[in-house]
Amino acid sequence: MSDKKLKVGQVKRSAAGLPAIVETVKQVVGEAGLTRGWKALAHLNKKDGYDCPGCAWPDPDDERSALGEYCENGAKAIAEEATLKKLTPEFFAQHNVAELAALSDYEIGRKGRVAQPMFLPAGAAHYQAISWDAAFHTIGKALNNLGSPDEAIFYTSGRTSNEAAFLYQLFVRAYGTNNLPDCSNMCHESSGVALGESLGIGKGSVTLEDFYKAEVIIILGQNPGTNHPRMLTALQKAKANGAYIIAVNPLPETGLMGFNNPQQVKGLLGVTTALTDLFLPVTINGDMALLKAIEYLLWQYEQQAPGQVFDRSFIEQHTAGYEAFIDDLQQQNLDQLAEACGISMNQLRQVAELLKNKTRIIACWAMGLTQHTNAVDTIKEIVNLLLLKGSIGKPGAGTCPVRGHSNVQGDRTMGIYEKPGQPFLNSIESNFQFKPPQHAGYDVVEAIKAMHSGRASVFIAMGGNFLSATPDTNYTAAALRKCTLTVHVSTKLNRSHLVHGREALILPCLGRSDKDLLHGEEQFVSCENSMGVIQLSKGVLPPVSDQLLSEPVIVCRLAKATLGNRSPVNWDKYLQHYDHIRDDIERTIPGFADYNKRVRQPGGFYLPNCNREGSFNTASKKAHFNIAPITTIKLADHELLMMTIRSHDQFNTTIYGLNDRYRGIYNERRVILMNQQDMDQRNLKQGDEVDLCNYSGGIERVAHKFLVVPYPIPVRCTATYFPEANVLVPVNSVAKKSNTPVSKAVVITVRKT
Ligand SMILES: Nc1nc2c(c(=O)[nH]1)N[C@H]1C(S)=C(S)[C@@H](COP(=O)(O)OP(=O)(O)OC[C@H]3O[C@@H](n4cnc5c(=O)[nH]c(N)nc54)[C@H](O)[C@@H]3O)O[C@H]1N2
Ligand SMILES: Nc1nc2c(c(=O)[nH]1)N[C@H]1C(S)=C(S)[C@@H](COP(=O)(O)OP(=O)(O)OC[C@H]3O[C@@H](n4cnc5c(=O)[nH]c(N)nc54)[C@H](O)[C@@H]3O)O[C@H]1N2
Ligand SMILES: [Mo]
Repeated sequence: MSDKKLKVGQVKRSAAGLPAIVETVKQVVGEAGLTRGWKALAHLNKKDGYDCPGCAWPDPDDERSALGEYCENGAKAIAEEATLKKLTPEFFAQHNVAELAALSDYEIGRKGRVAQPMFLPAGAAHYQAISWDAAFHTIGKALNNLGSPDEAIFYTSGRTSNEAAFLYQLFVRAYGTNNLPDCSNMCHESSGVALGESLGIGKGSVTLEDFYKAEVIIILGQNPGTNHPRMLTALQKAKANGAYIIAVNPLPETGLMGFNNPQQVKGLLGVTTALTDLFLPVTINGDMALLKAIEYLLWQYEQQAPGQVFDRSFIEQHTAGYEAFIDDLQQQNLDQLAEACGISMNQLRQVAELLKNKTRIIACWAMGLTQHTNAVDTIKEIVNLLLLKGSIGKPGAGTCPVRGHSNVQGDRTMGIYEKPGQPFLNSIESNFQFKPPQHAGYDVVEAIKAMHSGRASVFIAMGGNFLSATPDTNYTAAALRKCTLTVHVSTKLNRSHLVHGREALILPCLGRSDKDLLHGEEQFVSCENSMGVIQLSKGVLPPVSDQLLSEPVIVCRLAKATLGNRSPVNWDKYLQHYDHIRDDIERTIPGFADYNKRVRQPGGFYLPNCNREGSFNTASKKAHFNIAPITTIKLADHELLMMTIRSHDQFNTTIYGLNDRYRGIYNERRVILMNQQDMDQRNLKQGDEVDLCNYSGGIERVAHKFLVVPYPIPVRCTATYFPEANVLVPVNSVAKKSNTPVSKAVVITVRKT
């Protein structure tokens, strides 16, 4: 807990504005100094600059704001990376691992950039400096000593560039495994599965332009004011063009309610655009029932005016399963649906009334939908609604799963996937003359279990913070500790370096904002944003240490050290210039024709997207209606449902500060947001200290010392912050089909201490 006392204020009514600018300047200049900080900000998200290492929201195709094409939280991400503080061997000599592990995530992050490769020998208390050659030799030896390549795990976090990701999967497959779990397994995997099965492509269909043409935008389970702040600018523009915005969320999130655009003078002066027209305070996991209720009401209207409400010709031409879907829908009970989602009949009717005559509808969603047991079915229910309205594959309409990490979508396109498709594997085989392993590898949850049971013993991570990001922290910690070697390619120190295998390595790499020189020539990499645009990203800042290597170079040298003469791939070629990597991506992956040329065009290029072009790449070439029951989570009287969410002062496990400004919570992250009624029942008042417990599978999991905060959240629903509450998320609680940990519906009891 922090030294300062928890302070609880008002929930803010509008996001951004002047406080956001003040915060931006404070963070960047504080960490990087004035000149370096200014340079970093000036090139952020510019067409010739570098891609923000924050979220994956797209940049405008046309003009970019002269005031800066970034947000407060992008600036915080830059401050974090551009910091001049660095961790030298002296630092590690002064602080042993146990001492560092006792710090909070916030304190660990403040320490600075890792400045040279560090090695923790078996049994040692301190990390010590190691040369790059010796580090690669150590890993190569460990990998080559395994009984089977499937005993090694290669994790990826979503910041890794296309170039690094392509080489990484190529190396891992040449080594002999598909064990390529990634952060996507915990993030939008459910979206990928649902969209792939229903629509034939696991990505969203809309572009920014579609936002400006939409009649209705529905935002479910997403907090854009904090996690995708530049989306507010798009919503503001959509609204000016007449769009109606519906927000579906247990919390009245500030950014959804109002927005003072800091890039417009009016916004700076505090003139607020009210964004949401209709706020639906759904109960946790009530979305499926809500969507079905809306569909039911629309179907009633459709019966009164056949062909006026549903897009019959679209349905006939492009979809399969409509009759069966309607049969099932007819059998629903509207009152039960309303009760299951916690939304009044009045509001449900308002939504149906509004949607009835609209045809250009966009649905956006994020973690509030994907991290549930029935996530795949809920997302397919969104698709059902859009299909009824013919709202896919036309301007101003479509699917918009809003991605998290800046290149998480690109990493998947590059083949970071534990279940690669046959066409991809065949393409690797024909382009690189080796047969990649054909059987599926481990995803995140399977990887944790494999390490826990001893089926895997070497863990390598390209970025990320596996320990803190994954569920069931104590179980995962035990899994990592059983490894013979854990390796992290990282920019900053994090908890995964401190909960380690018998031996451990930290390999320090360049970040997005760092200048990347190869043989004296500046290199750039590329990323794919949430809407399938490939853009170049070129760092501008002098690296804090001359010991840092880029991720592509690290992969090449690791591959050489591991595969030696048996390598089917010429890694030295890639070490000459990254253009060679892009040439091989172009040969291997569809959609990248003229990659080197088109990526150099200002603004980059769009990848093909069958839905956007009006077709569906399923086996039947049709879009599929899906039938699934609503499932209600049964709670015993004393139990509550908990969602784990992000504060305004963090990027995933990187904690920028201890405040959650928009929600009015200050100086403390170990808090539980509760409805006043649930507090009264338990005789709790604001600031009381409680332990949170989960007993799934007969195991007691406890998150100690959380402070109670009364909050406008539906009864029986609670919220805590990720990653502090991950200790409560059972490793066996996963979404059907996508195997994503259920981080938004954890059954808990609250115990007063
Ligand atoms: N500044 C900043 N930006 C980020 C990140 C960050 O940590 N900080 N993380 C990045 C990453 S990797 C990702 S994936 C995205 C995450 O972006 P979000 O998905 O917006 O992140 P969460 O905080 O997990 O928010 C989930 C939202 O869903 C709501 N919710 C929870 N359960 C339910 C439910 O059952 N139904 C409905 N309808 N709503 C629900 C919560 O109240 C919350 O508003 O952001 C990315 N951008
Ligand atoms: N309970 C709960 N758990 C969750 C979630 C939740 O909502 N609730 N959300 C899930 C989601 S959506 C996600 S995406 C995952 C996130 O899981 P991860 O992606 O594994 O976690 P991050 O916190 O984003 O990783 C931060 C670390 O990445 C390293 N890093 C930063 N920049 C770079 C770089 O350029 N290169 C390299 N090599 N390393 C870099 C730094 O060392 C930093 O400490 O967490 C998941 N876990
Ligand atoms: Mo994510």
